[in-house]
Amino acid sequence: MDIYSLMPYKNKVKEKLAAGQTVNGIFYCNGRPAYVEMVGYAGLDFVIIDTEHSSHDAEMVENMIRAAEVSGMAPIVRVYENSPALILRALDMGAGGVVIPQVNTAHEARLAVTAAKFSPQGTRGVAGITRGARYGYVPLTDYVTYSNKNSLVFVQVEDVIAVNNLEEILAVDGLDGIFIGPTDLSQSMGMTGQFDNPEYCRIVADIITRGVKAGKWVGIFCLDTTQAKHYRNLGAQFLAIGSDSMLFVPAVRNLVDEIKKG
Ligand code: 3PY
Ligand code: MG
Repeated sequence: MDIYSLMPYKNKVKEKLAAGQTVNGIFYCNGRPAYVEMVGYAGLDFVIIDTEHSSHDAEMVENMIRAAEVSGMAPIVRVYENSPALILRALDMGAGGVVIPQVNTAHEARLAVTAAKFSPQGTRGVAGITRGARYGYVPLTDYVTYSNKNSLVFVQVEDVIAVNNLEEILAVDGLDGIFIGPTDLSQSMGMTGQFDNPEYCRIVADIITRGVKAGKWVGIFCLDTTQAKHYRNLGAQFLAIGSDSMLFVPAVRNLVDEIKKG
């Protein structure tokens, strides 16, 4: 069986990025697979299923991955720490890529890439029976080649230590890109949540510029579409715009405000 006929969704994001296009996605921290499916039909390119700031168990993550596939989005999983076992599990479930939080050195970035890639690029444990490998419907060697080629590995730059080590992190072979975590970055700069602070803005712009110059894709979490367009203009291509609760909470608050007005 042709592996591409079973997993067409993954290629779109990487292909678009390689063609210099922007891809748009959203974070999912709460909710259920149905809500992932619902946003996918709107035309987003990817969803980041978050296991760092959420209570999703493994089965929920797997079902959210399925829901993303059904609605045409690449399912990306943010693991909760830079752990080979967590990266393996996400990819074995069929994630199209992983985002790894709090990666501060080239050594840590290299560990993440090694965990995400099969031999010869890495040491990911290999099994042909996983959902990622379509339970054995495709030849194992095809899956190994496919996964090594298509799985996306983004490490988060969200600490001043990572900014100081950026040159070395960006030089890590096999790393697809960096993903800026604005909230943690602002905290580590001693200005939590001050996203308009000129020094914060300067650092973010600098990270994006250096990432692009190094030939890596740059992703960033954006609070809204205005921010997303700004970062896109600076060269960021992998834009995670808001989250499930950031869509839901204002809508509910508005509903309550409106009804209370009588
Ligand atoms: C942060 O803002 O710290 C993030 O990790 C967002 O993804
Ligand atoms: Mg963070």
